[in-house]
Amino acid sequence: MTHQTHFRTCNICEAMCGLIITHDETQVISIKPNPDDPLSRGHICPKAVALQDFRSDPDRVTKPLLKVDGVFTEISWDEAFDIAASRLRAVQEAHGRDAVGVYLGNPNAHKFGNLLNLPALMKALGSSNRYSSATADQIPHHVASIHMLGHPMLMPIPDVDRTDFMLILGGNPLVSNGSMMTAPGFGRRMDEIKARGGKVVVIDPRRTETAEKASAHYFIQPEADAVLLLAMIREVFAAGLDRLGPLEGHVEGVDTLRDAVQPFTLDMAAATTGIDANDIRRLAHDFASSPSAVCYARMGASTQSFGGLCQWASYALNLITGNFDSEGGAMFTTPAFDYVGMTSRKGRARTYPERRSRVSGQPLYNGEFPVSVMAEEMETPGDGQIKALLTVAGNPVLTAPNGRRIEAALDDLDFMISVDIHINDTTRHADMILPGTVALEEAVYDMVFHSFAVRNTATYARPVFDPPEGVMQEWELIARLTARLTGANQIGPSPEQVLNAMLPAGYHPDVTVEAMLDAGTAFDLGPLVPNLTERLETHDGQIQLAPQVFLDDLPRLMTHADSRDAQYPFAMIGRRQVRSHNSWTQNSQRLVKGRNRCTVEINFEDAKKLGISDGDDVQISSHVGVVTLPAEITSAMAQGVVSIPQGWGQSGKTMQVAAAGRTVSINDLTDDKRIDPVSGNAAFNGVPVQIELAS
Ligand SMILES: Nc1nc2c(c(=O)[nH]1)N[C@H]1C(S)=C(S)[C@@H](COP(=O)(O)OP(=O)(O)OC[C@H]3O[C@@H](n4cnc5c(=O)[nH]c(N)nc54)[C@H](O)[C@@H]3O)O[C@H]1N2
Ligand SMILES: Nc1nc2c(c(=O)[nH]1)N[C@H]1C(S)=C(S)[C@@H](COP(=O)(O)OP(=O)(O)OC[C@H]3O[C@@H](n4cnc5c(=O)[nH]c(N)nc54)[C@H](O)[C@@H]3O)O[C@H]1N2
Ligand code: SF4
Ligand SMILES: [Mo]
Repeated sequence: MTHQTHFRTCNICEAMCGLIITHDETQVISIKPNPDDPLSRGHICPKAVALQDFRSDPDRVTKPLLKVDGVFTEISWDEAFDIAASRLRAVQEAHGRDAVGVYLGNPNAHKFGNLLNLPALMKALGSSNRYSSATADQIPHHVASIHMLGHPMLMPIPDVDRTDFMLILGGNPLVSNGSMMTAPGFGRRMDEIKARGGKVVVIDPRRTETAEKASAHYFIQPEADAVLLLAMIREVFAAGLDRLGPLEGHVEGVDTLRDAVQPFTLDMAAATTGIDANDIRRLAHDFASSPSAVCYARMGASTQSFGGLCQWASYALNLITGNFDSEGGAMFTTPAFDYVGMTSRKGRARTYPERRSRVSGQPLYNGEFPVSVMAEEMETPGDGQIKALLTVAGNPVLTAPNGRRIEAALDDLDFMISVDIHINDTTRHADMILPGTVALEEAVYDMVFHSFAVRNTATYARPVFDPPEGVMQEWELIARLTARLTGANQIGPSPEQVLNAMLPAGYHPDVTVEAMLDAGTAFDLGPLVPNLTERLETHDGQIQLAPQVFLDDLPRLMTHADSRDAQYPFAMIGRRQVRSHNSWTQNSQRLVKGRNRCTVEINFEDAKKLGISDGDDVQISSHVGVVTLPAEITSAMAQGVVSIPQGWGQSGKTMQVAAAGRTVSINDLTDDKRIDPVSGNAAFNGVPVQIELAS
């Protein structure tokens, strides 16, 4: 058999690592890093090698399945589409359009065929009950961009490759390879910052892998980041170190911001964060006087009770130190596929939040309600109650706060349909599962993450292998379901054709599908360039430094009582691990082998007080649930804080490999009532818990 070489980017996480895959007609021979990829420069992680496992996973769903008398039974595609369309329409006829809820999971963001075809499906359903993993993740970033810059996807990206000072709050890019910051091989990029005389400072309740390698790390108490950042801004103003640099004349609200931060004194911030006042002062001065600097606040700072304020304060710190839209600061990408330009609403007023949720009045942004309210919207009778659910590549039972409340509600639905590759904690409640295609069976172009990358590149690849017999391309599945709902007798052009038609409107009209295929490895479209002032979409064309929505939330921050109390005296946070991705890669033997990594990390002083030793079974309880996990005693956790990894807890009846280790879902403990009211994002971090030796 002949061996062939295939170039593509890995699309598991946001890092877009360049791969060289050697294969024959049916099998992968090897998956290696591509040293010539201009973005990833030879970086990959163990998950890339596992791409081959997802294809041949013995537990993979490869036929349309219908539950008959409680048992999943194979049916034909024709039957599947007929039943799906008629059941969904029947629910809508009985209860209105909004009675069909939709949940779109994280893998959709990495599949351009899905991204291009899902809008038509959403339109055909016409329901406003839409949810996604975005409000379990990054909605505060979009909310800051909307209110400050006028477009939800105009996203400031740290210019990591040129900065002299990087301040990281609540991100662990050495493990995650960056988020809202595509930065593969972050460790090498950090080394390069230090080698050119720069600094990386990490603020995190855990001394993370990134913190270990950083120039400095400060432990912070969970959810105190906004206070820290506002105190730093106050100090920058007080020391006269503020400057708008190239954005002078384009910024509204400097005086309002200066006034608003006055209550956030160094002493107040020290008491709230646990970081010494002198350290905070020095941090502010070092940041503001560095030739260039960038503050990057991610998961830990977004998925918390003050996520909106954190992102606002992070943008504001960059802005008032002249580090916005300038080299080495926070910059804006100019990708080949220009989503921001294509969805421009310049000159047309928008109001935000667009709506509020029916039951508890939480904000809707980007056309989606917070996933935190999905359970109550299924449980609460009345107009607009969710009676049927469609999930596409999503596993909210394991990934949404208080996931088991969602799980309980699923069984009361009139109909549930999931497009997925596994029967798992979520999809086992479906009446129908439609099988999806996995990475190596699909074409790949990153429509989202090129927009978030620290360097502009572009790369396209066709599928390496055909899907298993009887499995259709996932985009086609979505298009066919849409056609069945609308009564159309054919589907539209392929994603490749659509992409090719859209590329000329982007920043690099020379980039076509054909040119990318010819190039093999990614096109290097150069470092980030200043461009913000032409792209602002605010009502007056100015950057809004002090939007009212954030000012209105400051009293809540000021009176921020710690969530912990006598009953639940610890704060729980999550963590990510190199060899797992969210909730779905755990069925790869090569990734889960070795010791069980689902442990609770506890500070050694706390453990001593509680008589807990390394490896002991510990019971962790919250307002919402109770789990038991082995303890990992460490000096890497701040006192009073414990950490549990996300993505575990597969029930295992169907995912055999994942079931081999005893693991639990962190979201059996997280509380759907803990929410950032400004953005609607779930507050996964800082959950009050009690820990004790399991009996
Ligand atoms: N406590 C806590 N909770 C968290 C987080 C945290 O840090 N802490 N992180 C949050 C974040 S950032 C995110 S993005 C969300 C993710 O939340 P989700 O998107 O709900 O979860 P995933 O684990 O990505 O689940 C993906 C689902 O898609 C299926 N799947 C995988 N590949 C494919 C495919 O190619 N095609 C199809 N059709 N299906 C596929 C999997 O079987 C699985 O059911 O979780 C959030 N939840
Ligand atoms: N290996 C791997 N890579 C991934 C993923 C994965 O599951 N595995 N998931 C991908 C996805 S969907 C996403 S969204 C990204 C996320 O990428 P990151 O944003 O880097 O997310 P985490 O690695 O969860 O890091 C969050 C950090 O916040 C800290 N933290 C928790 N609470 C607080 C707090 O209140 N304040 C501060 N300052 N810190 C806090 C935690 O200790 C942790 O170190 O990763 C992506 N990459
Ligand atoms: S870091 Fe992300 S993109 Fe890179 S190889 Fe690993 S999973 Fe794939
Ligand atoms: Mo995410």
